[in-house]
Order: sequence, then structure tokens, then C-alpha cells
Amino acid sequence: MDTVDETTSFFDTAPLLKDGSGGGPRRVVCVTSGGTTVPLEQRCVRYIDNFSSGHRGATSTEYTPTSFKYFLKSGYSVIFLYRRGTCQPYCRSLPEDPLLECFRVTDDDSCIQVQVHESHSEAVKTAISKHHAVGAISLSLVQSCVSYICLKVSFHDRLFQEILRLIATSMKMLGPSGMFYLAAAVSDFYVPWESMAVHKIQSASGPLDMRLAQVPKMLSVLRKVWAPTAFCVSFKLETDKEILLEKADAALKRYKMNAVVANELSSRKEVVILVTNSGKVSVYRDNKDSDVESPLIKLLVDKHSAHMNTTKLPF
Ligand code: 9Z3
Repeated sequence: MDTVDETTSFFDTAPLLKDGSGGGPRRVVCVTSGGTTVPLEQRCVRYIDNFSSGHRGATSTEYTPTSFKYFLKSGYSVIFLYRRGTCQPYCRSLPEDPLLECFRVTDDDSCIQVQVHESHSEAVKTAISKHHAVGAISLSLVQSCVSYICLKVSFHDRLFQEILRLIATSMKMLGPSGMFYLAAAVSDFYVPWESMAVHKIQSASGPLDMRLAQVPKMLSVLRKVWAPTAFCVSFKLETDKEILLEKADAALKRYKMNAVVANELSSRKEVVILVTNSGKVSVYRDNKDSDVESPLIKLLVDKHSAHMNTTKLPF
């Protein structure tokens, strides 16, 4: 059976109890994925959303039998914090249209059967077997350390920050072997609770005039208080390429990130620029059948190794 075979090969090949280089302390990465929302009303009907399909976060997490090396395959335990409704690991190959499109119903001898539609059968089989294989790894490793935890939340900006705080403070004991890979698109603006309308905003009162406050940057708190020695990777998304690198540089310095991944909305799947204190590197996908996350994670894993070698534990 596919699932059993996949699981066995995971155990045989994955360096699950070691770090990516085959030894040393366990590495744990918290991957955030999806966009946060900010409510406009206390009894929320409307909200501001942030663009993110969750593709990057989901892809970066996967364990694949191919040569692509994402976090699980690089020996990391992954905490995947993602917004409900956005991509999950292994599901990105499924059609974007409703899942039910993958199936069809046949009615032979009054017995209704649900079958996977031929055009999607490979994608569905792969997604299911990979999903179960990761579940099996998590269960069998419970006593040593869980390999994959998936946290699905409604991404209200405040809730997201609170969950991230809980994860970060729990990971503090890992020191430099913890990593944050903050691919979720977070809001820059919000409506403070005190000035927020309680009920649904009425259109009868004419055009909406609303003042949004700036969200306090959680990156500084993450770096200074929650996880001072972890390896922190933030993302910078812009649509104007003239300002992208300038903003990424500023984020690197202001929030003392170990790396900032700069990407433009329109080309984010083909190229990203990795900005670190040692310079800028453009990372491209190899071809149109591969993705940019694989070479990106390879680079980040190397940089994380260097960080672990040079950073002292906080205790
Ligand atoms: C990104 O830049 C991600 O790469 C994308 C991934 C959201 C573009 P998709 O989910 O796209 O695959 O569709 N994330 C933006 C991260 C962000 O909002 N960063 C904050 C900021 O710039 C700091 S953590 O202020």
C-alpha cells in the first residue's frame, strides 16, 4: 500500500532525530503561512485582508521523496502555523477549484460509489499518502520529539501574534537551533478596539472615513524578548521593485533579522532575493517544474548551521 511504503521510506532516509547535517541538537522551525486579517467592527462583518495563498509556507514544510529539500527533509521538526483555508503541505498539487471536483459518483446496482476523477487521481493519491506519512512520523516520535505539528487558526492579527508569542517562548529553550520562517503576510494597519464601531458599519451614512493605526512590529519583540537567539527569517513583499531591497535592508537592520527574503508579488514564484549581513543573493527556481523554495531552504539551512556554531546558548 502506498501509505505504508511512504512511511517506511521516510524512516529509512530522514535524519529525524538529528539536525540537517547529520548530528547535533534538534532543529525546530516555526513556519507561519497565510495572510492575517484585521476586523473593522467589534461584531465583525467586514475586515481587511492580506494577500497570501499559503503556497510558500506549505511548500517549504514538505518532505518529498524527490531531490527537493524542504524543512522536514532537511531534518527539522516543523510547527506549521497557518490560516484556515490557505494551502496546507502536500495539498498544493490539488486543483484550486472545490475539492469535490476531484471526485465523481457512480451508481452501479443501487450502490453509490465515490471515485477519484482520472484527471486528478495522481494528485489526490500523492496528497493523501504524504499527509498520512507525516502523521505517522509525528505519532511514533512523540516520546523523543514531535516532527510535525499543524496549527490551523483564523488569522485575526491579534490572535496570530498571541499564538506566535506562545510558540516563540516555548522554543526559547532551543536557543540557536530554533528557527522562525515568517512567510505569513501580516497587516501593517489596524483599527484600535476603543475606536472600532461596535455594530456593522452602515452605508447610509455616506462614504467611509476611517483612520487606521500602525500595528506595532512584532518582529522587534520576537527578536528582543521572545526568541533572542533563534535564527529569524522574515519576508518582505512589495509590488514596487524600486523600494523592495531598500525595505528589506531596513528590516534586516531594524529588527536584527538573520535573513530577510525579499520578493515581488508578480515574480515571487520564480525569484526571491536573500538579504543577510553578508550581502544579497538572488535565488531562482531551476526550471518551470521546480520551485524557488527548495534552493532557498538549502541556503537558509546552511546559514542556520553557521548561526548555531557561532551563537552561545542563553543558559
Ligand atoms: C511574503 O512575502 C511571502 O513570500 C508571500 C508568499 C506572502 C508573498 P504565497 O503565500 O505568497 O505563496 O501566495 N510574505 C510577506 C510577509 C510580511 O508580511 N512581512 C512583514 C512585513 O513586510 C514582516 S513579517 O512587514
